[in-house]
Amino acid sequence: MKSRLVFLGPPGAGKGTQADLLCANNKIAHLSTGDMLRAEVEAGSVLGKEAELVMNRGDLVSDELVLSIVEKTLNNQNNGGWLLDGFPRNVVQAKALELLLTKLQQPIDAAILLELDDEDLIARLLARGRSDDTETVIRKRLVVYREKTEPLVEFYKQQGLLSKIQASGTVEDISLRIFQKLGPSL
Ligand code: B4P
Repeated sequence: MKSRLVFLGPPGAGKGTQADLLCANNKIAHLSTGDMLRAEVEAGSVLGKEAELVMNRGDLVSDELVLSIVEKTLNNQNNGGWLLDGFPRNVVQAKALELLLTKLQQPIDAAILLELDDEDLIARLLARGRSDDTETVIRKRLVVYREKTEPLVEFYKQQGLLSKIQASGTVEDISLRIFQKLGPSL
C-alpha cells in the first residue's frame, strides 16, 4: 500500500469515512485537520475558540493555525505511513506541506480526489447534521472549495500524483474503488 496519502474532495464527499476505513485496514495514521480542529473546539482552547467561529460560517481556518497543528503532528509520526484527510485545503498549505515533507524526507505517494455532485454532497451533509451542516453553511463551503481547494487538483496532477475516484454509491463501493487504485502498490 502506498503509505503517504492525501485525500482531496468537496465537503461531504466522504473523505473522513473512507480515510477511517483505509487507515484501520492498513495500519496507517489518519490525520484529519477537521477532527484536530473539532478537538480543539471541544477542549475550549484559545485556538478552538478562534477555529469554531470560522468553521461555523463555512470558511477555512487560517493557514497559520492549521499549519502549526499539522507540523507538530507530522513531526511526531515515526515513519509509519499516514493519510492527510482535508489537508492541504489551498495552494499555500500545499506548498508549506511540500517544504515540510522535503525536510522530513517523506514524499507524498498519492493524492486521491473523491468526486461527487453538489446535490449528493448537500444531501449527505444535511443528513449528518453537524453544527456546520446547515444548507447555507454547506453552500458556502462548496464555494470555498471550488475557489480555494479545487486548484490543488491541477497542482497534484502536474506532479503525477493524482487519482480520481467516483464517490457515489455505498461506502463499500467507494472503498473498493480506492483499493483498486492503490492496490497494485501493495
Ligand atoms: P472536514 O472535517 O474536513 O469535513 P468535510 O469536508 O465536511 O467532510 P468529509 O468529506 O470528510 O465527509 P464525511 O466522510 O464526514 O472540514 C470541516 C471544516 O473544518 C471546514 O469547513 C474548515 O472550516 C475546517 N478545516 C478542515 N481542514 C482545514 C484546513 N486544512 N484548512 C482550513 N480549514 C480547515 O462524510 C459526510 C457525511 O456523508 C457523513 O455523515 C457520512 O456518514 C456520509 N457518507 C459518507 N460516505 C457515504 C456514502 N457512500 N453514502 C452515503 N453517505 C455517506
